[in-house]
Amino acid sequence: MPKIFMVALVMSMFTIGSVFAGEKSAFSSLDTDGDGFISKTEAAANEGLSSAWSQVDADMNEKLDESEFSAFETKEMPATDSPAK
Ligand SMILES: [Ca+2]
Repeated sequence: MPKIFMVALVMSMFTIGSVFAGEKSAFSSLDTDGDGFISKTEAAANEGLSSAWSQVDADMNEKLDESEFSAFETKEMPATDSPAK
């Protein structure tokens, strides 16, 4: 296999990896102690998340896992077809 092809393949994999890392950054930037959960204290850094806390913390264990946080993100950042004008 030509070496240049391998280089291109590795570089494209790296780019895809970066895209996924970018999608996770909102969660990991709020998870300041890196324990894999966003605590209420950590959520205080984000006004929208903090004010929606009681809805976002679905199981009311005082911390958010990634699935709870991504549900919040989906709700707070809906698709472009907004009915409001
Ligand atoms: Ca945390």
